Amino acid sequence: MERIVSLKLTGTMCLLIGVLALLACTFILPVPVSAEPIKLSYANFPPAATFPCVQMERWKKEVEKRTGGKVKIDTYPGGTLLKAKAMMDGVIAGTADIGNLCMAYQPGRFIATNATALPIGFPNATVGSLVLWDLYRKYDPNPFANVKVLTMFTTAPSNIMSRIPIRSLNDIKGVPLRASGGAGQILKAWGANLVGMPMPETPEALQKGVVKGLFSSLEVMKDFKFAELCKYVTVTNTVIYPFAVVTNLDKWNSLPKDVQKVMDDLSREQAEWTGKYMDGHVKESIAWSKKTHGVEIITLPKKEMAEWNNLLEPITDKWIKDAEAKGIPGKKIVKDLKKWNKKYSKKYGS
Ligand code: DTR
Repeated sequence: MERIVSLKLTGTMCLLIGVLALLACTFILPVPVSAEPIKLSYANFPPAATFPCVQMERWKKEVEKRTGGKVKIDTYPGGTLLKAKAMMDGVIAGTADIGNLCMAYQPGRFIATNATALPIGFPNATVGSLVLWDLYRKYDPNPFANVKVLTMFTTAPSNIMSRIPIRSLNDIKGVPLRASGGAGQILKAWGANLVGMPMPETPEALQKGVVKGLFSSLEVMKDFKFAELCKYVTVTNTVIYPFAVVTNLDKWNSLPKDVQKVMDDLSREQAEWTGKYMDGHVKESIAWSKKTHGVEIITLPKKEMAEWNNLLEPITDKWIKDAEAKGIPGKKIVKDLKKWNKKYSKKYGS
């Protein structure tokens, strides 16, 4: 009998201690709350299906995984947070923490890195992206002093997509074609009527007949469905467009060191990943355009192509002169670009 009473007592005491401990935990002791993830916003200007956004989603996934969920990235494709030309200043102002910009849309602002948009003969986006990354790392250009650069990459070489067949310099003369930055200079040299605008405005301009075609890497034939209107591609394989992904400097400085390391370790890898994705996607897009929309791929005869290329020769010399006048080592940059092009083409060219 005595044993039963003492057992009951011990049971009641245990319950009491338990309740008290719970109360203490809830109201008195600081409860270790599982830390909230660091949230970062990432703005992008073109629609979600296009390559700049595909690379953005890949980067987000990798960062979230490699930081073990410590960081959460909210992505904003389609210019919903910042539009193409507002990207750099928007990130500096903190409208978005991270932004992806096409440097070719502001040729006067990003002079050194836009040298990759000279007609140097980069064979594909993989080589272009690795060369651009080396260029950025070596010259650390001034326009990026107010941001932290997370990665850079380029498109594949540009070709003419048009509603009318362009088979000669005669055919291109006076034709309103859309491009931007360095690529615009090239169209002008060939005698086209250059209409400059960022990519997201191009579908409407094509639809309305403001332009008869555009000059860009060919993955857009599929991603923007340009193949529905542009039944002709003239192969020129010229200029590549450079891109940068930047983050607000204060935001960057506020990140824990291990998170910064994850992002730093990813920068060159992301450049190469994007280049490879772009090169593969261009091939898919060409096959799709031919099969689904009967697009004709026009290859210029050798002699004709040589004439087109001759017209581009003064462009690089003029760029060097203008850059040097602004205190940018244009000659050295072009020499490096050619050297790195050779180096990476050995491994990734074709
Ligand atoms: N060629 C450049 C950049 C570019 C190429 N593909 C896309 C897709 C979405 C946005 C920009 C780009 C251009 O023509 O603007």
